Amino acid sequence: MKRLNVGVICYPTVGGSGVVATELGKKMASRGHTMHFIASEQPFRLTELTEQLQFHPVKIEDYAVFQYPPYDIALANKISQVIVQEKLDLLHVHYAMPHAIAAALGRDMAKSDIPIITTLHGTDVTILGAKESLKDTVRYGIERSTITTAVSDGLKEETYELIQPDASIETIYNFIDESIYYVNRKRRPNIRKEFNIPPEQPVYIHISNFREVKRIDYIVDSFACILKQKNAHLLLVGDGPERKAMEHYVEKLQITSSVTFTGKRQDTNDLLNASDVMLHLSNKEAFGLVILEAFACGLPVVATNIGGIPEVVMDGKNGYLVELDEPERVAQYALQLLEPTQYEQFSQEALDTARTKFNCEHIVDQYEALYEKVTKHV
Ligand code: GMT
Repeated sequence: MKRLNVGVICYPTVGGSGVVATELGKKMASRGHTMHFIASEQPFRLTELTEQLQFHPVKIEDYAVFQYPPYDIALANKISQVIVQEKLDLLHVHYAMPHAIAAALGRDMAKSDIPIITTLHGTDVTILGAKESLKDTVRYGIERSTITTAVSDGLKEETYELIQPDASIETIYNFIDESIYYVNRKRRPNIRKEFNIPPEQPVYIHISNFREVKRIDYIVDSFACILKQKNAHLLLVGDGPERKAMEHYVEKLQITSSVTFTGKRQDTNDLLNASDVMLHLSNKEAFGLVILEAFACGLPVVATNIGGIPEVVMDGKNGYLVELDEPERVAQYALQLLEPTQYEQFSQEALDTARTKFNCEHIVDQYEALYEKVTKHV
C-alpha cells in the first residue's frame, strides 16, 4: 500500500490511550509510514525520534486576559500547520476530548478535507461524554470524524447509548507488543527482596493511575479477605489522586506490612513476573490494557464484569469475573487460582489470549486497512 503521512494526536503522559497511540505509531513506522505526533510533550513511550517518527510540540500561549490558557485552540492551530507543512494524508486522533474537535477545527483552518480517524478509549465517552456540559462536543467530534473506532464492543455500545451519534462505530481492540513481555517463573528474587516478600509467599498485583474509577478500596478490601485465609503480599503499582487516601485505609485495616505502594515504576514487566495474580476491580473500564500486560506475562486476572473487560477476561479460563463490591468472592477466586494445576491452565490461557485474540500484528493490520480505506481517494 501507499506510504502515508499520518498526524497522530494523543495524550503524551502515562495512560493507556497514549500508550496505544505510540505503540501503533511505532508499528506503522516500521511498515514504512511516517507518523507525526502532535502533542503538548513528547509521548513518554516515544523514546526515539526518526525520519519515520516525528514529534511536533504544541506551544501553549498564556496571556493576562485568558482565565485559562487555550490548549485546544493551540492544538488545532498546530494540527493545521502540520497538515500543510508535512502534506499529511490523514489524522488519527486518540481520545475524543478535545482531540477530535481540535482535529476538525485544524482541518478547517488548513482548508483541507483530510480524513480523520477518531479512536474512542473510554472515559472520553463514559465520563466526559456522559456530562451534559460536554456531550454535544463529544458527539460533534465523532460526527466530524471520517471513521470512529472504539477499543471494545462494550465501549461502542455505551457510546451509542450515551451520545447517540449519527455515525457508525467500528471496534478495533487494543494490543500490546507481545515481544517485549516475558515469562519468568523464577519470580524475580530481586523484586521480592526489595519489598521484603518471602520467596514462597503469593503476590497479588494491581497497576493503575489510582483514580476513583480504579476502585483501589475494593482491591484492598478483597486483599484483606485473602489475608484472613493466607499470608500474601499486595503490590499496588502506580500513582494518582486516590493514593494518599488508600495508604490511610491500609493503615486503618492494619495490613500495612502486607501491602506495598510502589509508586510509578518503569519495570512493570519485572513486577508482573514477581507476582502471581492481578486484581483489576474498576467500576468503569473500556478495555483495561494492563490486563493484557498481565496476560503476556502469564498472570491470570480477577476483574470486574464491567465495560469491555468481559471481552478480555474470559470467566473461568484466563481469570475470573466478579461484580462490584463482592470482596469475599474476589478472595475466593484469588486463592483458588493459586492451586498449581488450575494456575498452569489459566496462565497458559492468559498467554494464548494475549498472543492470539489480541495479536499485535493482526490489530495493526486492521488499523492499516482503515488508513488505506479512508485515503483511497486522496
Ligand atoms: O482511563 C482513562 O480515563 C483514560 C484512558 C487512558 O488514556 O489511559 O484509559 C482508557 O483507555 C485505555 C486504552 O484504550 C483503556 O485500556 C482503558 O480501559 C480506558 N479507561 C477507562 O475506560 C477507565
